[in-house]
Amino acid sequence: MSKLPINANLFAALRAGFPADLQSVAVETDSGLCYSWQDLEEGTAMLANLLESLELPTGSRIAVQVEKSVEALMLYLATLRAGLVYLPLNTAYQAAEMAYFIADAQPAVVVCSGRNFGWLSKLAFVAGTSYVFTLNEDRSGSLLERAAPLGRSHPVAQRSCDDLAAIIYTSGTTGRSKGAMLSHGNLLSNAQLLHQAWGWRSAQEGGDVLVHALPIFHVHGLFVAIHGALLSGSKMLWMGRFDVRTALNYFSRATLFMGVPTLYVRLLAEPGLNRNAVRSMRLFVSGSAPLLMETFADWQERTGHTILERYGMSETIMLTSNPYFSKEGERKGGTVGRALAGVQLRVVADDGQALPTGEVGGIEVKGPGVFQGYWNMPEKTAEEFTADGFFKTGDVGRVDAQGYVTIVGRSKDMIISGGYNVYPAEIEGTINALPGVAESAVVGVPDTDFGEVGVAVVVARAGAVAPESAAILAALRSTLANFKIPKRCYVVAELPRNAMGKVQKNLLRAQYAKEQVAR
Ligand code: MLC
Ligand code: AMP
Repeated sequence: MSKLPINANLFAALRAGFPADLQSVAVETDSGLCYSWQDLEEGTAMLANLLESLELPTGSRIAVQVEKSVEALMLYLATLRAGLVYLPLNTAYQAAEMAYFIADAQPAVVVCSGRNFGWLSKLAFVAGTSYVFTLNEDRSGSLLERAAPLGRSHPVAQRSCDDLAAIIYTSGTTGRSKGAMLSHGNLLSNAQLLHQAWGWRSAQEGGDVLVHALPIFHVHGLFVAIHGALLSGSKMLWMGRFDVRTALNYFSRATLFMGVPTLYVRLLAEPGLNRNAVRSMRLFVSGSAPLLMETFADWQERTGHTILERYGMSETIMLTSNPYFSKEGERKGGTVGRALAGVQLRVVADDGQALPTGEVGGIEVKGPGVFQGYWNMPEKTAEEFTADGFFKTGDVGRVDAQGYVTIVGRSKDMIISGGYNVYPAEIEGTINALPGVAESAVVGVPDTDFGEVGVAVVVARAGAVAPESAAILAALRSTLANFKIPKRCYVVAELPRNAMGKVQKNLLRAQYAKEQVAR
């Protein structure tokens, strides 16, 4: 008798984590809605039935640009359940950015907000997309209308570890975004590692309650937070968008929170944050951007909790974590902890030679979470891996004698602003195309709220009327996602260059960081 192969579909593992009592609450939202585990089970089945009814070829991409909602979460899970590939897109992306993603990924289905249907459906159909549905925050739209009459059960599609589950676009140093292809095996192995490392508790063990405050179109909010909660059958207190007061209210009946450093900075500014407000919490996790020592220390003083900082990226999911269990060591502020089980991490010199403990160099990694490559970019993929199969993260750091990793910078020219990555090359390209502009440089400077923000320094074309800073920023707003817009713009006579003619961004950074302090 032949045995069926084990189904490596991530959905099967997440579904197995649901508690026995499917009537209990799985998600409670800040708009007053409650969803049971049964609702998640049936809602994902109906949406998977809709996707299946479209008879899409294997490997079809489902591109989704919608506001955060539990239905959007169900759409993600339904895509996995139906064995298709989920492609989430930041709601801040503007038409030109969306046109690129859709032309590049060629999704079979696009799901968007009703207000964007007009322009987005046009560009999707031109790119060959067969179906465009709408899904709004208030649960209206054609997606749910079409799914409503369909069956409330659906078998989990058979998938192997290496089959694609999701594509996450990350900006590129050259300005072209790349789609990181993640398999069911990548996502599940990482979820299981973090489940173990952070001591997620199932309902039988008293259960966890997660405050879910991040967007669900990036690795942090979509994978790290949601997979953790579902695998352990933990309830989520769901925020449509981050709000300090709501988060504080939730903390009094939750156990776990995940945020980018900006969220911690904003919470610390709230006088109500004290030990009593977080009395039921057991863990605060920070990641996606560097957590300042000052924030780490202030949080400890105000709440009595030591933030656990971890490090990862879209191409690898999570790579390192400070320990959760005290028997595994202390949580060291300023470090991102040690490599997770199964992750090999090394620091190398420019020539690729491994460096001894404590020395600073490029971080390279290998492990079960490392992606399958960039969508449709085999050459780019090959460039980012070493001959012995390590992925070059583009982050620069060192490892101490206990294995704790400290990130000291990046070899990639990237700004991390409020947890979002911004690539100066993309912004500079857009500025340089504006009338009257000869050239520009975008640099990151420290910011108390977002950690780092972009500043644009622009040189006018000789003989042209010098463009106004405000007009440059206004022009960018119509083409680029809002978080990419530099917070300030200066029009100058020339950019500082070294003997090789290369723009000295370090000088610009130093100069404009000072100007901010002087403001
Ligand atoms: C909003 N703005 C930003 C910004 N977010 N500017 C720079 N950087 C950001 N991150 C702009 C807005 O467009 C607005 O501009 C102005 O700043 C004020 O907006 P706001 O109302 O204060 O912003 P808010 O809606 O509160 O959003 C801030 C935020 C959000 C921090 C809550 O940015 C956020 O959710 N960040 C989390 C990102 C995240 O999940 N990253 C994980 C990536 S995964 P104007 O001019 O219009 O007024 C990853 C891998 C890993 O990195 O390791 O996890
Ligand atoms: P993304 O491409 O959006 O997944 O962002 C990944 C990048 O975020 C990494 O390459 C790092 O540069 C950065 N990052 C993630 N976590 C941390 C952290 N804890 N400290 C510093 N940088 C981080």
